[in-house]
Amino acid sequence: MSSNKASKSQLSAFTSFMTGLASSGGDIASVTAPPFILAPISLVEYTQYWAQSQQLFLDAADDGISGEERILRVLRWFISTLRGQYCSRNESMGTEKKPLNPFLGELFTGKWSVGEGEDFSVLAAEQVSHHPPISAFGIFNDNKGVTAEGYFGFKTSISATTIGVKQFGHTLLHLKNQDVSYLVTLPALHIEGIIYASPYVELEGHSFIQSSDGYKIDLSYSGKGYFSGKKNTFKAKVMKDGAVINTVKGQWSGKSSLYKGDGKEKGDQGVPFFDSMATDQQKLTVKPIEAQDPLETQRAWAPVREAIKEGDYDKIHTEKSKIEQAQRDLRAEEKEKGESWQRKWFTEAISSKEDPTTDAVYRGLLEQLGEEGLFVRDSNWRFSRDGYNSGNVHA
Ligand code: CLR
Repeated sequence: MSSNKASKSQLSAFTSFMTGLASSGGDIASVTAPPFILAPISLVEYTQYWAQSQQLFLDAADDGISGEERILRVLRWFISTLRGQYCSRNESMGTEKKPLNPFLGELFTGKWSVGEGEDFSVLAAEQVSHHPPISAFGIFNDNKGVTAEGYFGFKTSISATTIGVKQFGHTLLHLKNQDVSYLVTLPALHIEGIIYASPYVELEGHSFIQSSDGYKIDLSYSGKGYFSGKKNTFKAKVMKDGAVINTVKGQWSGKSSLYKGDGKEKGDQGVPFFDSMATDQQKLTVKPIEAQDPLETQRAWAPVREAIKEGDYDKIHTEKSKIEQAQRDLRAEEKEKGESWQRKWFTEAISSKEDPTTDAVYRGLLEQLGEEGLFVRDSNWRFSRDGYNSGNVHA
């Protein structure tokens, strides 16, 4: 099947999947899905979408630019990540699909070459929780002094015509040479196209970016049939000291423009801000599967991924069961020994004010963000550079 039009049998298989989902109370991992809605990609791999445009990821770290210019560059980078995050399965496979549910300790690592030789960025991602699924990641470029670290998890709610998804977690961008940080929160979304069995993601509600040098961005999202009538619409209000200094409007998967102030000034036509289709995306380089660690996602799931590509339902089931059984055995073994699984590249910091392990930067930004940021969970998965260097599977 190459188009995104579903056949009759797919429609009915999809409908019964949705019915199963509804009666499970939205526990997506527990419902068996027909092969054609399975993606041969694990959720831990979705972390790479944060830096597919290396140029925009590193752009805010230039010297000699104002705080105002910098926050706009951070915004451009953030907008540039959305098409990968939310449209790439549709673009490569025709529809949104159900990703592989990563096992605890599943790893994903690789690098992007930026310039010659030592000029590259590294991604280290790990599944830090299985139930609920939480993936954490660190992306760093030592040459430019840029680090992004974060984690994500989600909660779903099901109705007959849509799946609602609320994300928890955040991304923290740190620019070492400028000594500024940006806390980025994650938008809510829902799945459209369910009744045609051709699901796709639409973003909704608000997300925020709070900088340590006093800027704040309030992003709002809407889709087809709302005020603009276009899919993937967003509006970003860039604020300083409570005043809106710039507004960016457009489609995050397409074009957007920058306006002065609140964007309502008469005659302000805006200037082009970002064009997703005209932006280069660099592919992350990962080791060939044979050279990967057994915990690395592409190696661990290789037989399942193959079975999904072949559409072989029995093989998918057999191979998946092997992984699940091995995980159950591991947990049983740990329980017997009174041990618990050691995360390789991340540590959990509980962000209560009394806790000395609290990350001050994260906590400070969260406080500036105020009430709106509170859905960002209390615990915080922090990337441990030392852990990565010593246990580096990406030589
Ligand atoms: C994961 C974190 C990424 C952004 C993102 C994009 C799409 C989301 C995904 C997250 C979580 C899993 C998700 C997916 C869309 C569909 C899929 C909610 C939040 C569910 C599990 C599958 C539903 C099955 C239908 C497609 C039939 O940064």
